[in-house]
Amino acid sequence: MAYDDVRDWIATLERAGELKRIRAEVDPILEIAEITDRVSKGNYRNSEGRKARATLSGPGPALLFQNVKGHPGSQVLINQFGSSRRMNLALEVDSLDEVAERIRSFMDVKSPQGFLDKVKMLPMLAEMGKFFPKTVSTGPCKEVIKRDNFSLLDFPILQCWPKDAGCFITLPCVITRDPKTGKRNVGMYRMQIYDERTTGMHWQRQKVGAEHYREALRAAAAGNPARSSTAVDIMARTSGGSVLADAGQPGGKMEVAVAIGTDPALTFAAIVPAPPDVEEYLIAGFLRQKPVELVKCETVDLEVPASAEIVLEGHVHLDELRTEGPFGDHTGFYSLEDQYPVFHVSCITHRKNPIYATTIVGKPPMEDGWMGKAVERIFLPLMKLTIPEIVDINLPVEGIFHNLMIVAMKKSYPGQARKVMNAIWSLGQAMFTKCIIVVDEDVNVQDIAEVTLKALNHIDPERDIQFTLGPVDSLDHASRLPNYGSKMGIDATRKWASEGFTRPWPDEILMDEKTKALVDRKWKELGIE
Ligand SMILES: Cc1cc2nc3c(=O)[nH]c(=O)nc-3n(C[C@H](O)[C@H](O)[C@H](O)COP(=O)(O)O)c2cc1C
Ligand SMILES: [Mn+2]
Repeated sequence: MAYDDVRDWIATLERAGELKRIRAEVDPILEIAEITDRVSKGNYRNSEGRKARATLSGPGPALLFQNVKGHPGSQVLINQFGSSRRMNLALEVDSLDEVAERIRSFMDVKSPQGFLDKVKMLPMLAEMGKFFPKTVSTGPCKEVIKRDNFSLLDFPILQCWPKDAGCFITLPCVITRDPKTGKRNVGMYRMQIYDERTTGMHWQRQKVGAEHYREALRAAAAGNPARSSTAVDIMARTSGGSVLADAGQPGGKMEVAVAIGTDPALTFAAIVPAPPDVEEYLIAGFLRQKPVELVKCETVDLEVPASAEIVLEGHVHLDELRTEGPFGDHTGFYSLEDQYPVFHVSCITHRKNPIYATTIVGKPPMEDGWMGKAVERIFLPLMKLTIPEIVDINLPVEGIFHNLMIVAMKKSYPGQARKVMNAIWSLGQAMFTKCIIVVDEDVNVQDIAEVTLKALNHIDPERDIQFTLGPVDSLDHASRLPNYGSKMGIDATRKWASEGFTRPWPDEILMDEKTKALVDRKWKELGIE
């Protein structure tokens, strides 16, 4: 029935036995992260480092810290999405396949033939009407409005890992507007706290927030040749280089709003790799089957979720970049420092006694791994729309989303596995996939043991590995250049004569049904168990 806000969601988690309130005093500097890391891995007494995954007891509950050192009265919510059950609860389904099925049912719509067909479509159209966001006059996020006399340091923002450059807001919904189309985007981009009113804005260059920033740069440069060349340069270098500033050009500003502590459907929508022109507010509406209610910001021309716990309003200057990072990232390594835009906060609005929602990333499995798995399940039908031969995919959590995708496909013509790889590399954020393993449809990609056995048996590496060059994830620390490097696809499908393979192909060893039934019947008598 759609969660109204994060408080409604917390109440549900608590009723489901999925939330622990922590009343002991804890430090937002490192201590909350260490507690959360153990809980997310089910590794409660981890004093001597990392244990084999098999020995872990599985993910623990969401945590609500109610006594945060230096922040009396504050509460910190963390690990809200950190298990498959909580991910299902967040999207109000028993299985993520239900969401995939709803997407499929909308994509199946054929153009109506006659009157009856049109009538049959009405419920679906009515349903779609529920997805669009609704602007309301005010909401709980306006309970406290601070245009001056505010400080980001008042919030219990975590330092997650020892070598982090400082404290980071890790679960923000960053809202920007495309200067050309007016469409809004909500993306989750971490924000390093520089001081009371300034943060980093870590939108990686291929993300939609970064594109809005470049559009603003293009607009600022339009008609001004001096600016135009510097804008192109800054685009080529962003997130690097303060070229407009170097050239002595007073830059413009871009409006940004940030919502922290939103209902779970919206928080999740902010990480979903949606097509750039699809507003995440609409996606959240689809997921919760109820419109997201929005209110206008006080100082910028943007709308934010009315029930958000905390809203930051402000600007990113077009001529300013600053060192961001290092930050202990979801790769299991620190992402190194780099140049990113700077967010200047001009107004904060929040609920009374706001709940600060956050997460930590680090070595998997962690909370974001469960969010990634949900993306994998929900996006499969959309992938199949453009790559219909795909049967199933698996992004193992240790592959941290972008390093490894295992794909099962139905092969119908020679070379098709390579076509699938190229299609994946051209599909939105799947472009970052460093290694794609393509197997035949009879391989269960969710079973890594089966994939290892079959994929490695079936390849002649020199023949079956396809290298390509292109954009890579900003977090890749091994690529030859930041953001640019190579990717690899392994065609582990059975090779055909039409692909130049003329040797006989052996059968897989499988016992016949008759013998299996015989042993089933005799099993007890054998006395082995
Ligand atoms: C916890 C968490 C933190 C993230 N931090 C960042 C980040 O700092 N920068 C970034 O570009 N993407 C980050 N992402 C991934 C983006 O949110 C994701 O790519 C999203 O699809 C971007 O939205 P967009 O397509 O509207 O740009 C993060 C994801 C999660 C789950
Ligand atoms: Mn987006």
